[in-house]
Amino acid sequence: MVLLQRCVFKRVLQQFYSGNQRHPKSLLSAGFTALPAGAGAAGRRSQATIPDIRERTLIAVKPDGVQRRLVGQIMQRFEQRGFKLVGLKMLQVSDDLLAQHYCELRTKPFYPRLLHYMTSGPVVVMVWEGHKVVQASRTMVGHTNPAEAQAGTVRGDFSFHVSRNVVHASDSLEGAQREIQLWFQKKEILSWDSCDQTFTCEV
Ligand code: IDP
Ligand code: MG
Repeated sequence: MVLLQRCVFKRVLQQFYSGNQRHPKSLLSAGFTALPAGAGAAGRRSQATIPDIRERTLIAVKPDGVQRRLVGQIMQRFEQRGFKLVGLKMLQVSDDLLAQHYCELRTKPFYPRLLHYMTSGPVVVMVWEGHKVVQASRTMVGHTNPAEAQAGTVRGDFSFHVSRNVVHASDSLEGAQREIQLWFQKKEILSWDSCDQTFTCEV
């Protein structure tokens, strides 16, 4: 009897893992923001060839960026790089959402001005997906203070003062996960197959 139970359990596990290999999207719809390194037996193929192309990050064009009609140019940079847009919306942010988003900055002297700035008009918020997208987008966005940001970065090209730095990018995997959950409902994020995937990364 015990032997029979073991066989059935083994069979179920085999089917589960082979199913996930054929349909990696099922992991995404389960709400994963990144495939952890060494993700169990199912990761045989994933570990070897698609380590973390499903990493996700939150990017927001702040009110000054929207007012200055920079949304298209900023999005274009992420598209050009090969990242995949999986979430997008425009909204007038509430004080409550911002307080949660910037909870670590609550005690900073500039916090009230930051809230005022961020609620001064609509923002465009996005979720981008791809290999090492969190780190790559921080590099693409540039230094917090645009005066120190390199040319070629979003902040380095479109702004010069820290209080009007045009764009937000999550600063870590954990931060990205937290921010995506804060700004987006699960159903607002789409997992879709991009036909250029074999050209932008190894799959
Ligand atoms: P980050 O946006 O590069 O991650 P954070 O330190 O997380 O930088 O700060 C969040 C935001 O707060 C900045 O993007 C900027 O809008 C604002 N901020 C940070 N430091 C200052 C400051 O010294 N004066 C005014 N605003 C600031
Ligand atoms: Mg930050």
